[in-house]
Amino acid sequence: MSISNVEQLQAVIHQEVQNAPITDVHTHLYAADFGELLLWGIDELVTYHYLIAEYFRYSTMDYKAFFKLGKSEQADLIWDALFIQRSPISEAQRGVLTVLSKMGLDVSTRDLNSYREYFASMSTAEYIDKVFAVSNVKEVVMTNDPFDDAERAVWEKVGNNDPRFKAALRIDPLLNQYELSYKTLQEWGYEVDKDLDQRSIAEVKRFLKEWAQKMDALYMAVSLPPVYMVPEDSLRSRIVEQCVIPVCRELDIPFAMMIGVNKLVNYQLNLAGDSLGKSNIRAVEYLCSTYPDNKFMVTMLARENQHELAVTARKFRNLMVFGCWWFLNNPSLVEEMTRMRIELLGLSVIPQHSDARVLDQLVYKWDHSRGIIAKVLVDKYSDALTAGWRPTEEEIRRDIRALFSQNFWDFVGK
Ligand code: FIX
Ligand code: ZN
Repeated sequence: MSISNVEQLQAVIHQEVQNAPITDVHTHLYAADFGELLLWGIDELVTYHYLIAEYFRYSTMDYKAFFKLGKSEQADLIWDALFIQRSPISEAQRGVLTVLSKMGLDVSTRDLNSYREYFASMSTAEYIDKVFAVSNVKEVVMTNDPFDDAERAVWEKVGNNDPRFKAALRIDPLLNQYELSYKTLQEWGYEVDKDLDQRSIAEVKRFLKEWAQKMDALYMAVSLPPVYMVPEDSLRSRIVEQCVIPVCRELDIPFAMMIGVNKLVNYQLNLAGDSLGKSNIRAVEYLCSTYPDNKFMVTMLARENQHELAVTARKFRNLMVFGCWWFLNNPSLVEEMTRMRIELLGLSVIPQHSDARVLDQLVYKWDHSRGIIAKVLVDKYSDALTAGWRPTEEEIRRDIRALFSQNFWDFVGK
């Protein structure tokens, strides 16, 4: 059926955005086989590192003393400071309320212990099913780090058996701390040395290929500092060009670069202590241009990098821009970035990922993002309608499912 007026358009777009099953291309979630690595439930939600950072906006408590507390004690402190003593209106605070509400709990009671009873009544497997159903997420891509001892043990003994959870090989220690990680590779039987000679290059490639195949990784990923540059006279640059690029090409999987994180500017905050910086788009330009047969997924952390990243994607078809990452995943910036990306890239983008660390966050991160993306799409399709274009419901469904899932699978080539 062709759509001829804005009221129809709004109804169809909001319906299709809500109904679109999502492929969440970057999360820190794990299938149930990974045991304690999968975080879920109200205490994990309330102690999310975004909320810890916001808690310390008010608390003068000693950082070490806080982190020595158990999760529920930390949650009690955060709940009181951010939800009782003050109204929960930041995006991360709002997210907790959205989860509770979508799970059918009475948010107005503010009774943390009653919420705890609800979560305690479910098994991990039951709750995974519930969250995927409520959030309408079809599948998530994990962040899988072989240098994490607990995670490596699962891959070596059990592996991933839940098709809703896909793997991505995360290689930060290799690229950002080779001077340390090469010793670990030696312990695992890879003949590498600190100077990265030709033998080491071959062995690092063997490591990457073996682990990407063991995980059936959809892509290789790394987070990178604002100073990241390729080419440059550095071990990281050499590993990227001489190891990562060739293995990604051989396996025909994308290399995902998440650029702009300044690690631990306040080390006492642990995960909450990372910040950001403006990065150099030249590195992205160089790699996309020099390796046209490789595929690159890129997200950047600084708001100031977003326009140039979108323009760069106009230049290189082997570049897929994805997500409103971390400090950008706030309604005002998601709207700004999505508008700019649709205006520059049309439908050839992956507008969002959740970066969920706690399973429940799929519910709020996607509920919030769906609403914003739908709002932008209504404006953009309305502009076409005004010019006389008459889209059909099926075409709008096709376009929206591309944004939320198919663009990723087409780019990955699976
Ligand atoms: O490097 C990353 O994958 C980042 O997303 C995380 O390190 C960060 O802590 C996060 O979860 C942001 O949302
Ligand atoms: Zn992440």
